Amino acid sequence: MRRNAPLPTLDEIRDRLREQGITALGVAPAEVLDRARSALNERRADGLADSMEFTYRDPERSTDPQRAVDGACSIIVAAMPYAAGVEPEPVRPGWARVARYARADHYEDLRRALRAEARLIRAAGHRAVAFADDNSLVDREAAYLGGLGWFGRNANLLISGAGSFFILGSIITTADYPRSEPVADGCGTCSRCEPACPTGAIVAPGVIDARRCLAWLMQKPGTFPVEYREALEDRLYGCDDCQEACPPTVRLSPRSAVAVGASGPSHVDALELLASDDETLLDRHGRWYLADRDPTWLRRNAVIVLGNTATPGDEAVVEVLERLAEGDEAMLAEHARWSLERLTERGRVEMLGGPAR
Ligand code: B12
Ligand code: SF4
Ligand code: SF4
Repeated sequence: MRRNAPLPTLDEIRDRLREQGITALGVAPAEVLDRARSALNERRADGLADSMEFTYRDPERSTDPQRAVDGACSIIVAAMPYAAGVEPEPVRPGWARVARYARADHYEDLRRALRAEARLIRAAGHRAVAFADDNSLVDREAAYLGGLGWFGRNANLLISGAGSFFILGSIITTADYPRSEPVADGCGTCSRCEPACPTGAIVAPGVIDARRCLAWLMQKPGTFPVEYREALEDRLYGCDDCQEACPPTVRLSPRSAVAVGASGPSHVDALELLASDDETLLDRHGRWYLADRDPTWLRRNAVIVLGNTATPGDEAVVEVLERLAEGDEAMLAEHARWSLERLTERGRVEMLGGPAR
C-alpha cells in the first residue's frame, strides 16, 4: 500500500512561498462568501458591474469554495507584491502607460508557487487546487476572511503593514489548517482615493462603478465612452490612480520591494503598437485580459492616448491617425477622428499660451 507524504504545515508552506516572493499568508474557512455573493448580485442588478463577466458570470459558483474543491475545509490565501516603489514616472508624448500589476506576468509567478504547494498537499492525500485571478473565487473576500488585510475605500485589499500593490491567490483544500482572524479597518478618517479617481468611479466606500472605472473601460470591447476619453490620458492598460493616492500604499510599498521580481516596461510606444500586427501584439501582451483575444482594443486605447498626449502637429502621428480615420475598421476610424480633433484643439490651446493638455 502506498503511504501518503506528511501534510506540510502552514509554517513550512509560508517559508517556501516567501522564497517565491509571496510575503503574506493566512487561512480562511472554506465557507460560502456571503458578503461577496450579495455584493455581486446587487451590483449586477444595479448596473454597477456593466457587462463584466469574470466572477459576476456565476456568483453562486465564484463564492462557493465547495464548487471549486469538493469537501473543501480551508482556503490558504496568499499575497505577492508587484510594485518596486512609487517613483514618479517619465511621461513621453505618445507613449502609453501600463499599470504596475501588468508590467510582468506576476500572476503566473504566483500561480506557479501556489500550484507547487497544492501538489505537496495532494501528496499528503488531500484535495487541493490553486487559484489566482480565476472566475472560480472572489479573491479579495477570501483574502480578507483569511486575515491578509482590510478593504480600502478604493475597494482594494490593503495588506497590513504593506499597502495594496499586491496580487492575491489561494489554495482551496480539504486539509484543515488553523484559521486567521480578519484584520480591522485601517483607512480610519482617510478618504484620499475617492477624489483621486479621474472619473469618480468610487461611488461609495469600497464600491466601484465599472461603467466609469478606466481599468474596466480599457478592457471592455466596443466603443470607448467619449465622456471618459480625456480622462484616459496616457493609459493603455490598467489604472493605478486610486492606489497611488493612498498614503499607506505609497509609504509602505518600498518595504515590499525586496520581494519583487523583475518588472517590465512602464510605457509602450503607441505608434509602434499601431504599426504591429495581431501576432506581435498577442505575443507581447497576450497575458493581459483582451476580450476574445483581440488586440483591437489595445489599438483603440493607443489611438486615444495619441490624441491625449502626442505633440500637436507631430507629422508621423497625424499620418497614422488619418490613415486609420479613413480605414475599413469603423470603430478605430471613429476613435482616430476623435484623436485628430483632440490634437487640433490641444494645438490651438498651446498657440494661445495655455497648457497642451
Ligand atoms: C472584476 C475585477 C475587476 C474589475 C472590477 C473591480 C471590482 N472592484 O470589482 C475591474 C476591471 C474594474 C478591476 C480593476 C482592478 N483590479 Co481587478 N479583479 C476583478 C476580479 C476578476 C473579480 C473582482 C470581484 O469579484 N469583484 C466583486 C465585487 C463585489 O467585489 P469588491 O468590489 O471587491 O467588493 C467588496 C467590497 O465592496 C467589500 N465591502 C462590502 N462592504 C464594504 C464597506 C466598506 C466601507 C468597504 C471599504 C468595503 C466593503 O465587500 C465586497 C465583496 O467582497 C478579481 C479577481 C478575482 N477572481 O477575484 C480582480 C482583482 C480584484 N483585481 C485586482 C487588481 C490588482 C485590480 C486593479 C488594481 C488593476 C489595475 N491597476 O488596473 C484595478 C483596481 C480597481 C479597483 N479600485 O477596484 C486584484 C486586487 C488585489 C488587491 N490588493 O486588492 C484582484 C484580486 C486580482 C488578483 N487575484 O490579484 N478588477
Ligand atoms: S482604477 Fe482608476 S478609474 Fe478605477 S476606481 Fe481606481 S482610480 Fe478610478
Ligand atoms: S487612500 Fe485612504 S481611504 Fe483610500 S484606501 Fe488608502 S487609506 Fe483607505
